Amino acid sequence: MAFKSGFIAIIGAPNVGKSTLLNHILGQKIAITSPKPQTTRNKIVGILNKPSCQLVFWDTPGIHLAKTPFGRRMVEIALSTLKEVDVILLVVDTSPSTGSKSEWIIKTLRNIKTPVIMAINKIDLVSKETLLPLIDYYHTIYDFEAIIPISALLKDGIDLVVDEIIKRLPEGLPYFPKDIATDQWERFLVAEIIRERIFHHVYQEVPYSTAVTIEEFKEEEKRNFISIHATIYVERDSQKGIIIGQGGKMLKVIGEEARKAIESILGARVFLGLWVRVQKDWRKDEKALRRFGY
Ligand SMILES: Nc1nc2c(ncn2[C@@H]2O[C@H](COP(=O)(O)OP(=O)(O)OP(=O)(O)O)[C@@H](O)[C@H]2O)c(=O)[nH]1
Ligand SMILES: [Mg+2]
Repeated sequence: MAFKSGFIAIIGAPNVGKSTLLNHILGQKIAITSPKPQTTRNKIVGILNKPSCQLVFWDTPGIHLAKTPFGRRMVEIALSTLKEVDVILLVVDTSPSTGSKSEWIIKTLRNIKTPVIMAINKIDLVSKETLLPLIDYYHTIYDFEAIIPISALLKDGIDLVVDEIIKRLPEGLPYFPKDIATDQWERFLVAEIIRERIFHHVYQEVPYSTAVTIEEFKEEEKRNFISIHATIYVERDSQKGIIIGQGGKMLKVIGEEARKAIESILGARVFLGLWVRVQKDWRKDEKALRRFGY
């Protein structure tokens, strides 16, 4: 049988579990996740290598009616993938509040010829009685190739999703070397892990006002040791105070959790130095956006 390869965009409303799904499809953490919407800000590449095919996934920022230029930029990133892929995987969850957001996204798919597979995620949270009408309903509003109920968290239904994607992949050679799971720089991954810990520990506007840059990433191969210095940027002095916390407590928690996660992903001992700086209203500053990689 000929080798198959192709690109798959994972799209959907914020917080439906796109990044969790990607990580569990790959069996390793590539994309950060959090209980807060709009965690993902970039197009994240995740590569699944099988003996007879290569699936290149793009995890994308949640599509929403963005009110700010920064939010609109994230939505544009997500929508821009639609025309460049072989298969679209639209993820929705079972909560009524994401239903209407997802319908809005489905409308944007009307003019697209690419096959669309729907995954209804978080089925661990609902009964069959709720789920079945939902599946029927989605079948009536769009011609999905397949609608697959899954629980990304419990790894339920994930193989079915992968099988349905593979069926629709074109024949072709692999796009990436067969031994890598992402093309992300280690530096980017480290910055994302720090951002993830911030999303888990601070509230309201603060996580959204945060960007992370890596100032130093020094490997000492002999000692299997990496020294990392990172800067956490916030938009206001008050936010700096929140990230640092009383007596530095918050920053310590963020730093320790991030260091452990980085050590386990990179398989080395890590020193992680964190610095917090204010870059006033960086989300409205084109130059700062570019510098932070957005
Ligand atoms: N109960 C349940 N929770 C889930 C499931 N999948 C993901 N979650 C949770 O949903 C939240 C959002 O998950 P993410 O993977 O960050 O969602 P996302 O769609 O990537 O979100 P954005 O990047 O913000 O668009 C996290 O708290 C996950 O743990 C699932 O199958 N069941
Ligand atoms: Mg995400």
